[in-house]
Amino acid sequence: MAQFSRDDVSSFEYVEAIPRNDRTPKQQRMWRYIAMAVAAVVVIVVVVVVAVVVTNHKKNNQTSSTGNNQLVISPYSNMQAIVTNNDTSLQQKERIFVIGDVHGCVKEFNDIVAKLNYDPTKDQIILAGDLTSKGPDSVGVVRRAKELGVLCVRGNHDDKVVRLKTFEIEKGRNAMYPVDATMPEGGVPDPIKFKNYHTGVSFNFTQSDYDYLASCPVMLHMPFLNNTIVVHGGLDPNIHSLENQIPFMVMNMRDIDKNNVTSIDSGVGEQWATVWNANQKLLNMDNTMIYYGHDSSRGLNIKQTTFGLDTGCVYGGSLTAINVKTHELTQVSCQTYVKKGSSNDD
Ligand SMILES: *[C@@H]1O[C@H](CO)[C@@H](O)[C@H](O)[C@H]1NC(C)=O
Ligand SMILES: *[C@@H]1O[C@H](CO)[C@@H](O)[C@H](O)[C@H]1NC(C)=O
Ligand SMILES: *[C@@H]1O[C@H](CO)[C@@H](O)[C@H](O)[C@H]1NC(C)=O
Ligand SMILES: *[C@@H]1O[C@H](CO)[C@@H](O)[C@H](O)[C@H]1NC(C)=O
Ligand SMILES: [Mn+2]
Repeated sequence: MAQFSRDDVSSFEYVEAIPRNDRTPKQQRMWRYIAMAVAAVVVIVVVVVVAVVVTNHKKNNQTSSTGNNQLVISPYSNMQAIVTNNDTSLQQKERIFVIGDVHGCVKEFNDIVAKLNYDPTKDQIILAGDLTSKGPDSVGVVRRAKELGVLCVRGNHDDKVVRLKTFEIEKGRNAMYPVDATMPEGGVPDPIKFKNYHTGVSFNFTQSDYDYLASCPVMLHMPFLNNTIVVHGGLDPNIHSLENQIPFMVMNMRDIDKNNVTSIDSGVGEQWATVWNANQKLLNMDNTMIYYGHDSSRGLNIKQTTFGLDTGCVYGGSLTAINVKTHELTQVSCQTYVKKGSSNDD
């Protein structure tokens, strides 16, 4: 038997014989403090590492030019990201107009239709998003647009109306409780509560109103017009194809921040359109013209290849139409329906 095996009773006794408390109380306290300090440092390091990873992850989600880390799209969005319209019937239209944010101002929409002498058999209107919300008659604008065969893109407010209506159609109004709960959409960048201004708008929609609004794509691309593109917010100049653009950002962006990240805010860097015009070739489409709305603070904003058309009708500004072949502008003035809040509220 080995001398120091576990069965060696003498060594067992020897171990038992070592006094347990061979440190003074002072030393014990010191060791306890050291242990606590080490634990605290470990916790701080872990928290910092997690925070950095989460921040980077969020940043990557917003800047990804690979399309792999897109922001979450609501399961209720019923969204078409891109529609390419090269239809012969559209190509044959004499005049094609893009109009900025109407926001429920049906009277002014009718005024501009009249001022343009708009003839749906010869002309085409395209609405640059945010047909709905804020103004007096969102449903009225949607019905009139449909009646006139108007094409459209989806604005950030339209998107919320569509998501709420999809939820209502799928689950019923009784499922939209408790009213202060957030609609379960799986971590979208702009969560909405059931009790929300847009819910009132969506409750007024019939199925056919909804079908029309939901059919407005995030990006409308017209190859026959030098690849003209209509969007509500803008396009990320650092993403070199339409397919990889991030729908939430296309509906919401205003600036490119100092880290080259698209932002929904204004005044955190350069306007996306400024960067876009300096980097036109990035999309690899010569002569591309981009028409958009969403930025009433900047107002009418015409640059070499980008046309900002939100002239704040609902805030008592004007409604603007541009003829995409001649770039001729037509405007009507608007009543003041709501006061403008922050510059991020369009
Ligand atoms: C819904 O429709 C009613 C009746 O036309 C109207 O009074 C109300 O303002 C509408 N609600 C919204 C939020 O548009
Ligand atoms: C669009 O139509 C034009 C003229 O009809 C044609 O030359 C062009 O190839 C079409 N482009 C696409 C992408 O279909
Ligand atoms: C930001 O993007 C532009 C192109 O849009 C590029 O020229 C520039 O080098 C980028 N800057 C940084 C800091 O990545
Ligand atoms: C398309 O590009 C050509 C060549 O630059 C230009 O002459 C024409 O006006 C453009 N058309 C539109 C609708 O932008
Ligand atoms: Mn908007």
